[in-house]
Formats: sequence, C-alpha cells, structure tokens
Amino acid sequence: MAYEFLLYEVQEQILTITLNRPDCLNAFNDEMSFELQKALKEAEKDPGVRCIVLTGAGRGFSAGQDLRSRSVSADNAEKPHLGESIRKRYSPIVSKLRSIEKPVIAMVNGVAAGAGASIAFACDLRVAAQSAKFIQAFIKVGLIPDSGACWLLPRLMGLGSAFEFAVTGEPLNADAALRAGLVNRVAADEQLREVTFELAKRLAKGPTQAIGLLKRAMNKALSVDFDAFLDYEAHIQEIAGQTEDYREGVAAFLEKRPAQFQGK
Ligand code: LHQ
Repeated sequence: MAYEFLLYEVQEQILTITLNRPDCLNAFNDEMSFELQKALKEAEKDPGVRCIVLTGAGRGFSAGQDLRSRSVSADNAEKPHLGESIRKRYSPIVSKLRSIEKPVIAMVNGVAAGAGASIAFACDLRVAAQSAKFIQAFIKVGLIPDSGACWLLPRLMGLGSAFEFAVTGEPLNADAALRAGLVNRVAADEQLREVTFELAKRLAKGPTQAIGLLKRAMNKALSVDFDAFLDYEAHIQEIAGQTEDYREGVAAFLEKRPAQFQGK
C-alpha cells in the first residue's frame, strides 16, 4: 500500500513508520492521520512485523494537529467541531497503538507537541534524542490535552506532575522527561537510531504473542480490581501457554541454549 505522508519500511521484522511532513514538523493533516490509521492496521495483520518504530522525518517528531488545516479552523463563521475531528482522526490512532499486540517504540527524534506528544505517549516505549522535547501545547491554543493524554499522562508520571505539565504548556526536555517517567531511554542525537534499533531488534526476536498478551494484561490492569485482574491473568496465561514460543522457551532453558522465538 502506498502512502503520501508516511514512509513504511520493514526490515528484519521491524516496521519503521516515519511521519513525513518535515516542513511543518510533521504536523497532522487529515490525510496523514488517516494514513497512520491504515498503516497500523496493515502492521497488525502482517505476521512479518514483530516490532514497530514510529518516528518523524527531519528535525521534529510531530507538532500535533496542523493548525492551518481547514477542518479545525477557528476562523470560520461556523464554530469547528473538534469532537468529531478527534473521534475520526486521533482516537483510532491512539486506540490502535494501545491495542495492537506488537511492541511499539516511539523514536522521538525532536519536538513532540500536542497530539504529536500524545501519540508518543500512547506507544509502549519511548526512546528520546537528547535534543527532543515534549510540549502539551493544547492549553496555549485554548484546548485540553487530547488523543488520550489526560488518561495516559497521570498514569505515566502521576497526577500532580501531569496536571502541571498540561496546565503550563511548558516544554519538558529529554532528561526531565526521563526523570518524570515519560521516556524510557535518552540517547545522544547521533546515536538515537542505534539505541532504538538495538531495543527494537531484541523485541522483534521476542515471543511476539506473549508480548502482545502482556500488553493486553497491562491494559486490563489499569481498569479492574486486583481479584478481577488475577482471574483475567489466568485466562491470558492459559493462551500464552498454548503458543509454540512457550514450548520453545522451556526447551531452550532445559537444553541450556538461547531460545529461538518465532512469534507463534
Ligand atoms: C506547524 C505546526 C502546526 C502547522 C509547527 N501546524 N504548522 C486535535 C484535533 C482538533 C483540533 C485541534 O487540535 C488537536 C490536537 C492538537 O495537536 S492541538 C496542538 C497543536 N499543536 C501546537 O499547538 C504546536 C504548534 N507549534 C509550536 O508550538 C512550535 O512549532 C513548536 C514548539 C512545536 C516548535 O517550535 P520551533 O522549533 O520554533 O519551530 P517553528 O515554530 O518555527 O515551526 C517550524 C515550521 O513548522 C513553521 O513553519 P514555517 O513555514 O513558518 O517555517 C511552523 O509554522 C510549522 N508548524 N507546528 N501544529
């Protein structure tokens, strides 16, 4: 499938999706948001994709909504319908990032603002370049953090820090984001790709189904009580125990050799 505003490249079972509107720091127009939805669906179906890296072309990760786009313009006589815009464009993206049963790494190469930051927060892991920064820019244009940020941020960094981050709209640099628990690793700019792909390769060689089930279990854990979760966990482990990778993992342990997981 051809994309106009994304690059979609698979190598060594790692899919790299690059947001590709560098002139405006990869701000989302309608087409790019629909293309990202499609790309994630394509990745979900492809057994040859066992890890996804999401990044941006040029000096930014993404500046969020393209504020020049007519569909969100605040200049028209008629007031814009942002609820509808979010439901159609961003919610399906962040929902899929949370539910897709493959690990997703945001390789944050530069500024991530507004919905661009929210999309990075919806990924499973974030590796940030030293020069990257995160901005919850919404408040500066009179909006609330969207694309799941009000749900994700308190869980990632705690309620008080999340509120401060959102209400001030002040940027967090990569080191501050690491301290706040918003990113997993910070790499020197010139080593970002290497550090990210070292992690991606490891994940792509992992027991993909178990990683997907782990993601499902942790998503569930955010919304149920402990005993209900234990019941759910037993159900999920039952599924994991049926995989070929479980059989391989145990055999490799007993034979004292590294496991060769196939993602099956
Ligand atoms: C942009 C943008 C941009 C267009 C930089 N749009 N061109 C959801 C649904 C419905 C409605 C509304 O919102 C949402 C969710 C959201 O995402 S709301 C939040 C939208 N994003 C922002 O408010 C961020 C706006 N951008 C900025 O504050 C700055 O550009 C940041 C801090 C990201 C980067 O600053 P600089 O590094 O100084 O770069 P710059 O400002 O010079 O930008 C470079 C170019 O990119 C520039 O174009 P130009 O033609 O002048 O070179 C900007 O106009 C363009 N650009 N963000 N969101």
